[in-house]
Amino acid sequence: MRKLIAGNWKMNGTQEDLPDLDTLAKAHGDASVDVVICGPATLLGRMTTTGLTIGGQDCHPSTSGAHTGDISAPMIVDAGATYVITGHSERRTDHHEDDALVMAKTAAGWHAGLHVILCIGESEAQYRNGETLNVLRAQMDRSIPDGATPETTTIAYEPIWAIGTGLTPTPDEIAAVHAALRAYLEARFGAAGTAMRLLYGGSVKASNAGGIFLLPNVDGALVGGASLKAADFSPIITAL
Ligand code: G2H
Repeated sequence: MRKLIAGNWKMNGTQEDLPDLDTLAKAHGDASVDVVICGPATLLGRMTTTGLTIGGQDCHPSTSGAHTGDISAPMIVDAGATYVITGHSERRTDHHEDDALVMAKTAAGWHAGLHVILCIGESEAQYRNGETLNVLRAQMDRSIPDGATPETTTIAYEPIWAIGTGLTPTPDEIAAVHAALRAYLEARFGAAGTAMRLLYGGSVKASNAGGIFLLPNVDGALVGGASLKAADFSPIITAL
């Protein structure tokens, strides 16, 4: 699998931002890595006109029905997107999503033909108590459906305490966690686990991306704040 840089715009972005996205597309249309922008639902269709690969940020486990305000995986496909994020810690916190729901959403994404970026991560208290690896293994047990492959699934490790805070784990900490995640994926999925992409996410920016991308078992990044402007995101793509 090619390495992957995914931008997560979160609840940001209006039509005014599309020219800047065009600039990004022109600069990286021939990138040797996969570049994906996960935008707000309101912009997905327009974003696909840039030629970039586009993703949603969440999907409902059902295909349609009486779920006011929700977006289904087939609707994301209908908008022209090919990726979706599931299990982001902001969804888990803001919308009380648990691992079982994340698993159902991931399966729904697969069923619709979307590539799923499934997020896991520990809280600051869990990190300080030395519970990181146990928390992450439990999240993967309960949220990654059986049958995950590199073609359908990317795992993003995002320590919650590093999201939007400017804090990042040390390179040694990231490398140790990613090694443990790889061991888990290989034990559970065999060769598919070896090839499945593992992203790091949490305050990735141009100044720290190069160092993070040198680490073993880091196959790219999920980038929030620094993905909103082409001038900030471009150097991160180039660093991979
Ligand atoms: C983590 C990340 C993107 P940021 O949520 O998913 O956001 O880069 O702003 O920490």
